Order: sequence, then structure tokens, then C-alpha cells
Amino acid sequence: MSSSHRLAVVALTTLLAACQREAAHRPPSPGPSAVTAPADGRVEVRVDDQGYHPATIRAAAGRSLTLVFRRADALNCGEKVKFPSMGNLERDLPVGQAVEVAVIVPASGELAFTCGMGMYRGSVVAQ
Ligand SMILES: [Cu+2]
Repeated sequence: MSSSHRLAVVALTTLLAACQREAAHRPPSPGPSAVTAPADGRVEVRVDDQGYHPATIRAAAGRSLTLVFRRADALNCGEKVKFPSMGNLERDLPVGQAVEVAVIVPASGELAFTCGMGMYRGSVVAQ
């Protein structure tokens, strides 16, 4: 194994360990963990070491929403957000910057989003 490969493995392992540690110590999340999308369809989602706030967004089936992700600090593993059911769409979330992702609420069920390693989880739930 080359040293750069070994470095990558160490970095990945460290990140994964941080994710798992956060998941294990996660207290009940502060504030509302679920919201109903407002009339204008813009939903602010804070990303911090407790995951996504809100983590559940309810909205009418088929409508368009704009999720506005804002990562609070670099001390969390939310540097990427992924949407597995949207062709694995992936966006970088630089600290403090608003990153908009346009989504369509599914006809039924939910549209999931996760951090890069799938530890933080959120969803848009059709209602
Ligand atoms: Cu993660």
C-alpha cells in the first residue's frame, strides 16, 4: 500500500469514527426536528454535530421545494449532503454558506438525504 493510500485510509477511518461517536452520543435534538414546508417552499436546514435541523420536512406530494443547507461549523461530518434517490446527487457544504438544493416531493413515501457517510439522515416526507 502506498503512503498516500495509507493516509487516505487513516483519514476515512477517522471520519467514520467521528460519525459513529456523534451518533452514539446524540441527545434528543433541540428545537423542532420536523416541520411542514412553508408556502414559498424554502426550507432552511441547519447542519451541526447533531445532524440536520429539521431532519424531517413534510410537504404535499409532487410539489417543488428548495432546501437551503447551512453547515454551522467544521466540527461535524456534514461536509457533503447526498440524495441517493436523485442519482446520488451530492453537494459540498462549506461552513457558513447557504447551499440550495431543489427537490421534488415524491408521490408517496420519502426522499432521503444523508451526510457523505450516511450517518446524518434527513428526509422530505410526502403528505
Ligand atoms: Cu457523516
